[in-house]
Formats: sequence, structure tokens, C-alpha cells
Amino acid sequence: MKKTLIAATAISLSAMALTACGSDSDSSAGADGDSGNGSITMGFAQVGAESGWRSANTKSIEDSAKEAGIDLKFSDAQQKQENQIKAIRSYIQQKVDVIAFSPVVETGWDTVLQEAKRANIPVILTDRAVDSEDTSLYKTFLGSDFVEEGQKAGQWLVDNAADSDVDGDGDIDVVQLEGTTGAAPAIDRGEGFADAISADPKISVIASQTGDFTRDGGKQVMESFLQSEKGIDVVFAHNDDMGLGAIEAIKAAGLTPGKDIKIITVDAVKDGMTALAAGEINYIVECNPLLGPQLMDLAEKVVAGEDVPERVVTEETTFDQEQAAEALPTREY
Ligand code: GYE
Repeated sequence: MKKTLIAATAISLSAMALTACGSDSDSSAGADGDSGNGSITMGFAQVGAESGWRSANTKSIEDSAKEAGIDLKFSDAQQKQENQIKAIRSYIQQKVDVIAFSPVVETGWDTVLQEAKRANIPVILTDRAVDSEDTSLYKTFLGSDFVEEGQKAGQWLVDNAADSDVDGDGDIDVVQLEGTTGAAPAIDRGEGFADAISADPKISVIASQTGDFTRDGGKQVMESFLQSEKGIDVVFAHNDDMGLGAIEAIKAAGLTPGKDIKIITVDAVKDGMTALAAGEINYIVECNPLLGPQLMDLAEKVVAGEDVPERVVTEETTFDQEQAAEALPTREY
């Protein structure tokens, strides 16, 4: 999957993402397409509002469009591919200057992207990638390296294996809460994690199921794991929200999250970091949602016909409990 993208030149512009946004109080930022006095109109097809990460991402896009004077047309697909395809088609009809979107799943985009290409409207992928042979269907892909995020999560477990055999049976039994089925971050984080833990034969994933990146989904799947699985030592959740849902399920079962069951998540949004600092999560791999400033910059270049890198990777870090407590007071999202 995405061999072409991964092989493509990667550069990092993350410093920009960490500055320039969030200074405006009016966050509607042209969401209805009627504000912004610049000459560029962008149609943005968002995945949904499934998580804290997504809310921060949407705010970053709205704020930075406003700041850049880009007229933003924004739609929320409620995690449904058909809604995103409809939104993209409507942006083509409206003859926007550039289309940006975060594809909910990896496959099934070629037809609509060919329609955009025929209409001469450049497309920028942001946050999530598509799995397509034809890389001429989009100009660039801006987002995280999800495989690396999964590897970092797995590596922490390998490094902390001794402490993570909570029930002391000699094995580290992990349950995995997967993101949306078919989504790039779910596929790649799962792959990266599996790759890293393969270094220690004592660690294995004993059950794995999707919680759709939502808090409710994570809670429900964890409730069923607690019923069906014996001796769960660790939860690996593909995002903070599902980890937070798992915490509720673990508490309801009379166990202590972070102690009786260790928890590793990805994102590092405020609620996740708060739970980490409070000892209820053990480790978080950061995934930066503040992609707005870089996206607007790329959009201006693409519309001006300038060359842009095929792949722009955001730089990210990791947090343990102490680092979370330190970072929280100044955390932007
Ligand atoms: O990790 C999750 C969100 O695509 C990186 O989507 C994004 C993921 C993020 O729902 O919280």
C-alpha cells in the first residue's frame, strides 16, 4: 500500500504547523463559502467530527484559511466515503480553484479524482493518503507517517515489556482498538505496531477490532474484550478517543487503567494528555492535527502552478506520563 507515496521525497515543514494558527476568535472562517477576500477558493471535504484530533484539525484549517485570505468551502462527511465523493463532485461543479480532502478510507477514489483532473482542478491530499496506482491524480500528500507512529507505540512496549506483564504469566497479552476499517491510519498504525512487537515473542495481540476512532466505539469494544479475553495486560488504541473509551470500560469492570491494564494510544490531544498525566494512560505517540498553515501554503503554490514536493511529512514526538504533565499547560489542542 502507498508504496509510491512512501518512496516519494519526504520533507518536513512541521515548524510552520506549530506556529501561525489559532489567533482568530471567529472560527466560522468561510465555512459557508461567503467570506475570505482572496482570489483562491478551496473546497475541503473533511472526514467527520469523530475525535478530538479531528476537531483540532478542522479548527486549524478554518483558522488558517481565514488568515491566508482563502475562501473555504467546507463539508463534513460523517465518516462516509459516499458523502466525501458527493462533496468533491459539488466542488468540481462550483469550479473551485483547489480541492483538498482527507480520504476516510484508502481505496475507491480514482473515478472522482479523474473527474477533478479533467476539470483541471488540482487536488491536495491532507492527513490521510489514498491507495491508487495513478499518482497524477493529486499534487501532494501532507500528513503524518502512520507506520512510524505504530512502530513508536510498539517500541515503547518492547522497551517496557517487563513492567507490562501485569498478570505475571510470562506473556504480554495486548488487545488492539483499531481505527476506521480501511483508513490509512488504522492500516498503517496496526502494521507499524505489529512490526515493532515482533522483536519480542512474549508480546502478542490476542484480539483486535475496530472502534471507528470514536470514544463510544472504544468503550464498547473494550467492554466486549473484557468479557471475552482472559489476562489482558495492555491496550493499544489507534487514537486517544478510543483509549479514553477503554478507560471507562476498564473502570466499570472494577480495574485501574494504567496499572491493572496498561494503555498506549496515538494523537496526544488534550483529553488524552490529561489522562496520561493522571496515570490512566501509559504512553502516547503524537499525531499533529495542526495541518492548516502548511495546507494553505501548498494550496497557494499549487494554484500558482509552482512545483510542490509529492510528500510532506509532519514531525512528531512521543510522551510518557511525566512529559505529558510538563507539556499540558501550554498544549494548544
Ligand atoms: O489519529 C484520529 C482521527 O487521520 C490522523 O483520525 C487522523 C486520525 C486521528 O479520527 O483521532
